[in-house]
Amino acid sequence: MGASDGKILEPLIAALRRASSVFALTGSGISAESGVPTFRGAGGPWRTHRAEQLASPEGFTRDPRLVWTWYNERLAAHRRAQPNAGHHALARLERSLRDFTLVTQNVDSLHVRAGSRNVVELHGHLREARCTGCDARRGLDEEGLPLDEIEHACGGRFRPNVVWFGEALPEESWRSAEAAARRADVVLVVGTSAVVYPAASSATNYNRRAFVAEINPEATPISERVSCVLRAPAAQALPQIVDAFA
Ligand code: BV8
Repeated sequence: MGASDGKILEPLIAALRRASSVFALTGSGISAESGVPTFRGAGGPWRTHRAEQLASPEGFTRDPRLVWTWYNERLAAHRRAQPNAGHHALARLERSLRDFTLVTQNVDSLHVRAGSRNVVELHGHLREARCTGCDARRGLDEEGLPLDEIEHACGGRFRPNVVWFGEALPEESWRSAEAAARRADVVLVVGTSAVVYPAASSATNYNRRAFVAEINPEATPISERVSCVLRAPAAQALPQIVDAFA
């Protein structure tokens, strides 16, 4: 989608101009242009069976040091990365709208670092670790958690403050995301393969009247159900959308 394809944007820009409430759902694709590999793309962590084993309560119980080695590597990559034009465009969009909710599946904190304020981190984040025994928290810097500090004095273990498969999403986060999805006049679905639930359901399952735009270079299982598809990278499409809307 090049700048000359302004015509493709017209229905979305018109919908944004009429909207009183906008909802955005992002996945790891929005961070691809910051150099953070997506989960299922080439080089992504989900491509190896390791990832499925590691990002689970069972994997953590089996080998907490291996799980922290993996998360410490990802955390260091997140800290080296910078928010890209796609993250900044959504932060700009939030400032120009009265009611905008950004729901992300990402744990890389790049939306927060780009200045987005109303961010629902559905799958948690890596800014802190929490104890499985007493829920104590400890901040994580780019070094991550030292492998000899996993055990906590209470007898529990520090774990990454993310949501693993088979774990419930934080209730407050899911409630906010669902409410925002229900009241949205426009939904932007950016950089997600839309295969992880319940996050993916927020894009199309809670609102039949919203104008839904998918921004993704590839098709996904929801592509047939959205109002418009922008087959472009987020860092190119989102600034064009926000510039045309502003
Ligand atoms: C729960 C945190 C219940 C950890 C993650 C069968 C059917 C339906 C559901 C299920 C099922 N079996 C099991 C389930 C439930 C399961 C699930 O959905 N499984 C799927 C895989 C089938 N879900 C759960 O377990 C959830 N919990 O259901 O709990 C419950 C209730 C009560 C009590 C107890 C339990 C919890 C899910 C959370 C898992 N945690 N991450 C970590 O990060 O390590 S999920 C992980 O996948 C990430 O969060 C990631 O964000 C998410 C989704 O992936 P994407 O972000 O979409 O990334 P992906 O690589 O897949 O796609 C990238 C996309 O970007 C692509 O489309 C690509 O084309 C595009 N792209 C690439 N470049 C760009 C781009 N787009 C734009 N611009 C670019 N430049």
